Amino acid sequence: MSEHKNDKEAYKNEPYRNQEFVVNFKDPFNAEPTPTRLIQSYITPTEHFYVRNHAPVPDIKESAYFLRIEGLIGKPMVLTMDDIKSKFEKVTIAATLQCAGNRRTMMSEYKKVKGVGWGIASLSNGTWSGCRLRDVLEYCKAFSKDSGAFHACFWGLDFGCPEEPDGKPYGSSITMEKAMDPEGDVLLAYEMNGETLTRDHGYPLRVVAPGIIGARSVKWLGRIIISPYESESFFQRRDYKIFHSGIDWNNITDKVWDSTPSLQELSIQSAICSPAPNSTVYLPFTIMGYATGGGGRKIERVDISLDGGESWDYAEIMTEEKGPVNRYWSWVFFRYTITHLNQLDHQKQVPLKLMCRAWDNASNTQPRDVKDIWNLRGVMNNCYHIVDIVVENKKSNL
Ligand SMILES: Nc1nc2c(c(=O)[nH]1)N[C@H]1C(S)=C(S)[C@@H](COP(=O)(O)O)O[C@H]1N2
Ligand SMILES: [Mo]
Repeated sequence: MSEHKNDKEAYKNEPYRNQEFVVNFKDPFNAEPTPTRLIQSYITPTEHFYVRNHAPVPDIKESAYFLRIEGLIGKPMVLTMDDIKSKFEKVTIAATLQCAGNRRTMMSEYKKVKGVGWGIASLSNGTWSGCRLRDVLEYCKAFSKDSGAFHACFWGLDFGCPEEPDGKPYGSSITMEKAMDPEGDVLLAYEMNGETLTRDHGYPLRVVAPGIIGARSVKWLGRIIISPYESESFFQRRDYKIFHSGIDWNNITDKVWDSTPSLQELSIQSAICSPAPNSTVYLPFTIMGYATGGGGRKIERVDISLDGGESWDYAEIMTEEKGPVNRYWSWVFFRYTITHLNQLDHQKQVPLKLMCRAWDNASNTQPRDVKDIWNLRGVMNNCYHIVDIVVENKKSNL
């Protein structure tokens, strides 16, 4: 278990994947759908749902599977899948998962960052069925915060992450506040989009922690430890943190790493999925994309600019998620149609700099420039999304 499994041999039992994926890294598998595919369906079909793995996909038999629950709890337990399905109420939620590395490639274009490159589609929206983490923790008599139970730490069953050389599997943690919040909707999910979880998405059981970065939704869940401390995993302590733009690999210290909080709630995000960058389009055409509020916050508004942010107009939000306040776990899609451009009365072609920015119910919006939020891990890039296009006059003899 302690050797690196990042050789070919370790990846010979990977599941089949659809050929349409944009593959950002092959082994471990990291892939996102094309932007046009992404906005074809409000609920992303499982075969197009982005995949972010850090190690070979484990091959788990449900009959041989069990989940250990230990740490600051009254009744340490080992649960089978049968226990999980029969002892706890089955609930279904819709939730978008987004990797904190979404839009990292663009951040890297400004100034190089380490990490797998991602376009604008390392997020997807799914329905998730399973039991509430909260119900399981209550059943195990998890201690309260007064007794020092501050974090729910999760360990996967995927060994061989190159980042964990001493053979630990992938791991991560969330706060007990989120874990136990009756409105936090953290699930131990065994179904995705109405079917048994697929291997790539964590079969047979995964955490789904909506509103927070995808990294905390641990797949192939093997162990839950209730602890006074955050997960000791590399992915909690030495990744998924955001520093100011002056911190780089030459000046970062252990003190900076240790004193910087690990990312939990997502920030507000939006991107234009169509038209494609550098494409030529004809009138009329429609700008389409997605927006998502972090932490369950509602998207109230999406603004569109055609002139690089000089002037703005309202986009139409097409999908109205009706959640109770601050349980808006799913993205929204937006659109904006352009039927006429004055400049095209006199010119054959007009270049446009399309931009979008979203606003949530706390009036948070996105930062304008990537340079203001650049950080060495390349996480949480949510600056205005820019798409340069050319609009051409079809009928023109100008
Ligand atoms: N066990 C395990 N869980 C994991 C990961 C992993 O590599 N191993 N990747 C995490 C990251 S960084 C993200 S963004 C999400 C991606 O979930 P998905 O592949 O189902 O889209 O899973 C998270 N859970
Ligand atoms: Mo991620």
